[in-house]
Amino acid sequence: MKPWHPEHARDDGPTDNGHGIAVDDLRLIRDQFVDFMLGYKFAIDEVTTKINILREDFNNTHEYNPIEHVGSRLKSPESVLEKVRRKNYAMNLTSIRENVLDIAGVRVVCSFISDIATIKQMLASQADITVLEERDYITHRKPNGYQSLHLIVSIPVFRSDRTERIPVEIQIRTIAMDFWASLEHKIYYKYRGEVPPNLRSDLAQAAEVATQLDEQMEALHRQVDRGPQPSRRRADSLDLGVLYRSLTADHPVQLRPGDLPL
Ligand code: 0O2
Repeated sequence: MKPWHPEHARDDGPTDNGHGIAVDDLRLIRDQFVDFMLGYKFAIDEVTTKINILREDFNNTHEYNPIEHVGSRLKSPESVLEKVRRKNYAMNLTSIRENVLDIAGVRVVCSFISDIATIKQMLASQADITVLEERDYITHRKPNGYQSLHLIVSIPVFRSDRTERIPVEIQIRTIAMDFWASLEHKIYYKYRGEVPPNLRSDLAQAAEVATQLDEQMEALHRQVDRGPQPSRRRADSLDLGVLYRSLTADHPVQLRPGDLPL
């Protein structure tokens, strides 16, 4: 199958759809694009699984969960093509793969500022993850007040007939940063990018308040961490029943009497 490129479109033949592209070529373009986008969906699945594993493992090992919630989005084909046009990138799949690095997006929202570095480190140190780019909008807050750590990583996706390395944008931020960003996003779209000056300055002030809240919460968290620790339940009487039920909670297994001595 030839890779998709507008030059491959023909303007001849009885199947011409009136726009100079044969219907068969349009079908080929559509199928190749769907297959291309599927790779990004799989990449989101892979990264989300990695984060969920980290969350559960960290919680088990440190009795603390740094991840509040995880979200993801696949850019719509329309906004991928709009970005290609706006940025003047070549309109072919190789160019889109190389240039549009936020088709797959995963957002990790955590409790404290220090969790951001922890999560970044846990992801970046995985052997199959390559960090391509880092944008630190926390150290260098955007002029409108936006704060978040953005990592562009690439991960292998094992398809049925090949392995692809797919870029994924991972945004890591605190609850306060996320709250601010989602409100700003709504305001930005409501005013179609032309946010009135009074709202802009209120937003900048709110970002400042969010930073102060994050710093206070971090300080409180440190104090609590330094304080007396609740004694951990001794693991000398391992309750296999509890262990088994917690491991199979998401994947119930039908057991027959006598299968396991629980
Ligand atoms: P959505 O709705 O998430 O799809 P680039 O062209 O890639 O070099 P870009 O895309 O501006 O530059 O990259 P950047 O700055 O890293 O931003 C990528 C994403 O971060 C955006 O994606 C937003 O999700 C988020 N973001 C960046 N700046 C802001 C901001 O000022 N306010 C809010 N609320 N979010 C921001 P999309 O594709 O624009 O949007």
